Amino acid sequence: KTILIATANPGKAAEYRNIFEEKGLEVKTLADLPEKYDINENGTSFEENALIKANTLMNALDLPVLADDSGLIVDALNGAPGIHSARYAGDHDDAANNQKLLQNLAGLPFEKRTARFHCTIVVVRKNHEPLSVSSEVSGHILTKAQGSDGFGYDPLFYYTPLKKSFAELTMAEKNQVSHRGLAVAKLAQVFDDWWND
Ligand code: ITT
Repeated sequence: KTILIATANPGKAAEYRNIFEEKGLEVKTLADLPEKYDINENGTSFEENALIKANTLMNALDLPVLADDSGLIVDALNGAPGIHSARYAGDHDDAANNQKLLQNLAGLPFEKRTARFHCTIVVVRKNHEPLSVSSEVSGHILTKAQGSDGFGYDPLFYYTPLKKSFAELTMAEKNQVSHRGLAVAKLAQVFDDWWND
């Protein structure tokens, strides 16, 4: 069985592959499709943007589709970058995004650098209500990058219980505790009922 994920982000794709292949499912993403799809992610919430991605692909291919909209919510920045996390510094450039985040938090002490990652997953199929789950994980924003695994803001996201940044965890370790890993665990609890409905 193959699951189609409406993502062009290789970091996300790798994490979903890690999670779903363990369950015996093969993951395909936008990178595996012969055509390019123009997805206009202009929603005002994680859920809206996830639905736009999933529906665009479902309508084009006539298949059930999963989409993930996620981001980093920083308390001292009134929730920024939030739904704009991928393009915080303009283009989708992880290094520039991280640099901008560090600049905007310059001088702020550790205890005021609280943040959380958010992940909303939606699954759609024709003539059914979409299924939607969300999860978050709390942490602190470091003052300089730590670790080289993961993607996006992982080198700046300090996960206090493990005393490591997300970029210092293996993918399996990150999936145990991350916003995405927790959202997939929630999805697993409700998916079968929805699918068989
Ligand atoms: P797709 O829309 O193609 O899935 P995207 O990267 O544009 O890819 P989003 O719009 O959901 O996806 O933006 C998510 C951004 O939030 C992502 O680019 C990272 O900057 C950040 N992000 C989300 N999850 C993350 C994680 O686990 N680790 C680090 N950064 C993460």
